[in-house]
Amino acid sequence: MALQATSLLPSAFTLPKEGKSSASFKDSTLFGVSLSDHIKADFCSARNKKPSVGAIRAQTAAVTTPGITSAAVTGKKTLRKGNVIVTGASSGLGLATAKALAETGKWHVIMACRDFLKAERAAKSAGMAKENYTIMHLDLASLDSVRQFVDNFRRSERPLDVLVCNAAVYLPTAKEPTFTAEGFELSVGTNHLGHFLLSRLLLDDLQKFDYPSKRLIIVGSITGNTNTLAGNVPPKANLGDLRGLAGGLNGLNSSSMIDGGEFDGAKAYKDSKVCNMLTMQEFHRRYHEDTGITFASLYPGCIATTGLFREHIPLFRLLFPPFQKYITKGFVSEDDAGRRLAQVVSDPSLTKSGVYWSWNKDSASFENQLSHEASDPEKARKVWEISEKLVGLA
Ligand code: NDP
Ligand code: PMR
Repeated sequence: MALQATSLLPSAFTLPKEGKSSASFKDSTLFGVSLSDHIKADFCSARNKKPSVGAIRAQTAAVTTPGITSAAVTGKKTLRKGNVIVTGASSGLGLATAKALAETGKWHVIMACRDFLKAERAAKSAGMAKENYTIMHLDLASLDSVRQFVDNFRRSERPLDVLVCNAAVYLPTAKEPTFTAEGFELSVGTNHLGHFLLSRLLLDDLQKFDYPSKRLIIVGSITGNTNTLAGNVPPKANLGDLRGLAGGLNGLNSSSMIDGGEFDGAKAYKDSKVCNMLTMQEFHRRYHEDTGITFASLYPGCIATTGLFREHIPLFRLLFPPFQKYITKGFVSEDDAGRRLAQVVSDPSLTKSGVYWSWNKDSASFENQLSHEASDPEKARKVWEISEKLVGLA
């Protein structure tokens, strides 16, 4: 199988030998990107990173604990169903997570989606039982919609136990920037700023109710982490001095890119993922101790078949899944990725806060290392402060 898949790729790509952790490249235009010689990084950080001692413990626990079979933390009384909001639950990872949680019968999933009918059809075709989910409208590309969603949710009088910020857009082929209702570049506006406002507002709600383990989870990605091979595929994430973000990303009197550079849709997505991972850590620093809420991020693996790549060229969409399956071996199915995220939502052994979870080839979770930029506390603080101004919280 590996040989067949290899024949799909230009000969410029050299596979690492078994057990080696680096790959070398001649200049290549594989998937429309040009790579320079000898990028040295982990070939697949999730497979090769040696977890710390603490991480090994977490890993062992995750292997031996059935992922999502227990909604309540062991040792405490099993209580009511948990309530979890999952943004972007109408497809891909969000839908698979909603399904995995609903199936346990221990969770009620609030599917926060911009397309109500699509979400309803998706929930039905995933076989989710009606009593296990509610669909509520949320368009993250509009801050009014985010506030409206929070109002509607509060009116439902449902307790909130876990919030999962999962939705995202990826616009790698866009030549010009497009914008959210408030005029922020669409990828950062949706993936970061929409979620930033949502999670800041819902933090109050998370604190209100009694539940054994309350969590706020923001989906990150390997491609925003430049300490990995995937994160070194150009264009690389780089927030620079944040001058574009500070200017409002409007493409008029400020750049549409966080670092103030020329618009690049792929970079904007990766930058937005860095903001997601920084936001999670800033939440942890500011609120974990006082609230006991677990703040976490994760890279669920490369789910190469999802709608995230809908804007990419057809050839990419054709070759990307086999490339990830047989060459990088970073591929994970939507169902498996959904089970991983569901584990971060509900597994009693994954309560540690401030962690960026990844999975190794045996599908055991471990605490992964973030890149220098994605773990820079000063940058996290600045992104937080600028973002609160942009979304009207400061
Ligand atoms: P999908 O495109 O399948 O899912 C994205 C979801 O986000 C969809 O439900 C989409 O809604 C929703 N969405 C997009 N824009 C908005 C908006 N303005 N308001 C509300 N919802 C919106 O992609 P994935 O499942 O792959 O992506 C899910 C998460 O996983 C993302 O955060 C992504 O960054 C992350 N990720 C994905 C990886 C992968 O390999 N696929 C790898 C690493 C991380 P609609 O159905 O209406 O379009
Ligand atoms: Mg990448 C171990 C190697 C690895 C992994 C785990 C990923 C994940 N990718 C890897 C390697 C490579 N990719 C290499 C060597 C190349 C050059 C041939 C490559 C290219 C590539 C492209 C063009 N990869 C991509 C793209 C995208 O457009 C995707 C992207 O960046 O979306 C933002 C992508 C991805 N690779 C991944 C993952 C998980 C993605 C997409 C999703 C994401 O980060 O959210």
